[in-house]
Amino acid sequence: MVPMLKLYSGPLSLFSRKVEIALNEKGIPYDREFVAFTQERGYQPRHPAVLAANPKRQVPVLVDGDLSLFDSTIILEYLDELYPSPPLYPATPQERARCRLLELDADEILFAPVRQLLFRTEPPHPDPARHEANVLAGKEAEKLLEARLAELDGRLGRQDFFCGSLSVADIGLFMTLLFTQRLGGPPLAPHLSLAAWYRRLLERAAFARAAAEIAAADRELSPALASR
Ligand SMILES: N[C@@H](CCC(=O)N[C@@H](CS)C(=O)NCC(=O)O)C(=O)O
Repeated sequence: MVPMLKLYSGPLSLFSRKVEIALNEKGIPYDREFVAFTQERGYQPRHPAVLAANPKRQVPVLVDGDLSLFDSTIILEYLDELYPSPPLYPATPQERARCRLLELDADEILFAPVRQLLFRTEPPHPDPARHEANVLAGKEAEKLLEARLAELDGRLGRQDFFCGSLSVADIGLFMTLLFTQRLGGPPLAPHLSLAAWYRRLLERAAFARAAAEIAAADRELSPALASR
């Protein structure tokens, strides 16, 4: 019997949810285990399986028999090679390269200002000066995000997806924009193409499940968000 894929995920882990969306879009069976997470202590204590598999000590980690993988981008590439249908990368090298750049944008460039909003999920910093600095950094991040939303809206234009058909670029951008929304960043609604794309993705079971589970996890784990 082929052993089932095992995914170490986190209830509020953006990057783990990317992997879950890809697995669910492809209909790949997997066994999911959530590592411990609280707003107060983050991922401490680290899960032993994550420590063993990932020198960066982060989720997601995917275990396939004797192969352990970390980093959502590497995992998505592996899953697409293992289960090529439906493909999550375009057909030509040039299109694939553009698509990978958009995924990198979502994970690293667009995510950088989103990271500045993450303090909003945590208990306020006990040092009022540090709290105020976080608030100011959050406001600056929102300005940057507003400009990025306009840019992405223009880039998407009349296309249904960022790279022709559903791809890792849509998955990465969806997750980063979902975080923008849950953290009180600028709304998508004024950006008509982007907002319609986001709504279309939410109609897909894999995306809707990730969004619903994150909302449920926030209700349990992030009371600071509810009181904003
Ligand atoms: N580039 C990595 C980022 C992974 C990452 O940042 N994981 C977060 C959860 S979403 C984590 O485990 N953070 C704990 C830490 O960095 O100590 C990926 O794409 O998987």
